[in-house]
Amino acid sequence: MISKSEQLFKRAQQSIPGGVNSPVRAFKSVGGTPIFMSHAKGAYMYDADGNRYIDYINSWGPMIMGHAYEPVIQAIQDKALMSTSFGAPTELEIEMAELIISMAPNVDMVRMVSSGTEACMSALRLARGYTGRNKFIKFEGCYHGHADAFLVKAGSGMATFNIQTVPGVTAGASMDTLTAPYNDLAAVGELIAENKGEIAAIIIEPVAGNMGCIVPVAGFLEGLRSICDREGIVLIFDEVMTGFRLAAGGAQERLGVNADLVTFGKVIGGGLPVGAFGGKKEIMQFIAPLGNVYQAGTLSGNPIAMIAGYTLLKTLKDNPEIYNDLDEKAAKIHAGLDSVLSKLDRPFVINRIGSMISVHFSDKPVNNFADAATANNAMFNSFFHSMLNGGVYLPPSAFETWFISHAITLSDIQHTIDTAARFEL
Ligand code: KE4
Repeated sequence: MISKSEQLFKRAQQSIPGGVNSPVRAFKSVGGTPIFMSHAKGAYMYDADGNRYIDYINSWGPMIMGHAYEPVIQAIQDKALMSTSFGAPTELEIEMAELIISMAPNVDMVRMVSSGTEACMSALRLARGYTGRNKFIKFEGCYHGHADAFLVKAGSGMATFNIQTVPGVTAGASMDTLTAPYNDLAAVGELIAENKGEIAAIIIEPVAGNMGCIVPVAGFLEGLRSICDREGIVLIFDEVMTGFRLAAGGAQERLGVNADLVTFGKVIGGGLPVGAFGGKKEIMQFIAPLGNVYQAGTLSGNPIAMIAGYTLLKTLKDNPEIYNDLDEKAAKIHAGLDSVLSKLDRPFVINRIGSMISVHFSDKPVNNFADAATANNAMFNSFFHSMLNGGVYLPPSAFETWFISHAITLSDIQHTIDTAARFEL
């Protein structure tokens, strides 16, 4: 009997490239048919065949309080009755900006956009406009959305599908993109020396989540901070994943390193299309209409996305114990997986910080993209399906981080560990 997901996938491929609206959903690396979801509540997603899954994707981050979080849903319903978009300024956008500024360190001003991609490409343009320089440094395996300049040695779907060069990204668009291995300060120093005075920005995921979860080694971010101070380079923290997840103040708060510009996405929108970039006033004032670095968006700051994001961020700000709870639950998952996977007698490492976690079947530490790429990812793919069959939905790629929601219960965690214990080679 063909499942509903298989029927839907067959049909979807007739009208949508690859049958999905974002490549990482396609199960292309793990194999098999992507699961078509019908609804979700709390820690669980339900597929078109009525199967229930404990969700470790949580919409790739936004569902930090779990799916269909009541206060967000109610706020959206109420706001929708007053129109879904004006294309004119509203008080709610000021309230949202003020809330973000009250939570995120070093953000004096913020501009709303509609995706993480928009946030990162706008921040890069701003850094270039502010410094008058063209080149920038990104790190292998980091993903900053799909703007042309970032599609060089990027993580997430590009790593999953081993896409080295992207047709359509011209040499002109990527000629100023310099790359270094994550956690390699010496390589950054070499790029600085070779491109003295030409580098506008260093952009980094302060905790990488697009090659699995990779934590900065001690001194790495601090080293980038002092290089940027010395060279007049704008340090951009891409906190689309880490923002409002690792702490109310994101990675800047958790890791104690300050950025000059910060980009946001995912949690900031409560599941609706929202991104943002913000930072020091002396830089942000270059953004149009105040300055001439042009950036715009029809639905930027639209009331439905704003009220969803505002309601979720306010919940997180007013209840900081949520972060302790997320960390404690992630620690339980970490310890449980460590215990059961050790019985496999196969090498593996578990990377984790806060509620970001990933499992790599690797015989060495995974501290950069090369380490992640040389792990036994075929084994991860089998592990993925073994967990899926047990009702545990992991990200369908070894190059993604897992996201935990506050809604997950201790019995869900136990079920996850018990399911992992049944994984056989
Ligand atoms: P979006 O344009 O997809 O909203 O954000 C791009 C982006 C920017 N920066 C970081 C650190 C990100 O993780 C992302 C998007 N993350 C992927 C998951 N690895 C989104 C999932 C997808 O592409 O469907």
